[in-house]
Amino acid sequence: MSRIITVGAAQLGPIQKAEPRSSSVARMVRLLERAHKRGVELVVFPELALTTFFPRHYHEDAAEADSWFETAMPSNETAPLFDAARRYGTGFHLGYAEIAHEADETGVVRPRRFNTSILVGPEGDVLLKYRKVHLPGHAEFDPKRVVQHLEKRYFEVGNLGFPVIRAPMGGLNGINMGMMICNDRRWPEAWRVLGLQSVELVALGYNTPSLNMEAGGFEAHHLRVFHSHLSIQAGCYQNACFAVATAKAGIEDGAELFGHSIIVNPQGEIVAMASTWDDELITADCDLDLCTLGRTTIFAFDKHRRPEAYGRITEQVGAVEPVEWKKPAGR
Ligand code: CDT
Repeated sequence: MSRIITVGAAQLGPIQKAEPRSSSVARMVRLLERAHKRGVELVVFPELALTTFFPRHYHEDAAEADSWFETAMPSNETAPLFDAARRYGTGFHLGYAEIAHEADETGVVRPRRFNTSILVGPEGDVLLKYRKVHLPGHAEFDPKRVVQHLEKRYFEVGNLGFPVIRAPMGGLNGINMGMMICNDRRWPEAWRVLGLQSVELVALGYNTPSLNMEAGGFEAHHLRVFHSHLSIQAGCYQNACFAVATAKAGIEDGAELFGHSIIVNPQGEIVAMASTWDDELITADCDLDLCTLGRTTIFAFDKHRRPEAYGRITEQVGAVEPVEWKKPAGR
């Protein structure tokens, strides 16, 4: 019997700086209602879905940014999402900024700030948490940039690795699910760590500006979307999994986010794509048995991987220069 789950990418249009959580949560509850009417069993919301993408705003004291963070999940403000999940029997994925009072690596308990996502089951339980590992951007105000990208200022590097859980979702007893957040999708190492845990479905939220400030302000728009899709499609193909990749889109606080949310199958094909810069639900029926072909043939990891040749992947961070070829003496 085939294992089919109907999934939805619930893209959000812009959330302006002044928009309260009550409003963004109400928009998401409406998307959950629409999803339920279309038979969707799992809805994926974007990265930092409750507020504007606040890392574009500079606060001298990073603690001043605390109003963008959640101290509890669920909270009074986010409870309607969990209530809707229970009412409709629909799971969801949510990205948000988290403050956790936790011990750091020195054993000191202190407030720690992460760019986090959770997977919530159809009965409203938090099934899995992930904290973003690849934090792009910079930590200090950069006067050369028209728009800041201060993720390195506001967040610590995630400390949960890339976990996968076999989760009850939809009518299925278990789906192997993992998460990534935005910039993670560009790193094949992240996909492979999920692939090595037999992931079948990756939930991924993103906020990607249409302009690359690091390219001196210009990189062709179509390449920004192309590279996002290329990364997700390659990740799915090479790890024989589905992905639901959901964007925030449109002009938020004067800065453009490119949207183009997609659902991708294990062949790396896009099976649904958003076409607006607004709140938009795209859906697909995902037959998880389609993961079997890749993982039993060309990407049968147990047969074909050669970790003894991959040492540099974990031993090294930056690239080194290769040995220079020299003509052998006497030739
Ligand atoms: N949110 C996020 O990770 N966005 C990045 C853009 C970084 S530009 C400094 C991305 O990779 O899409």
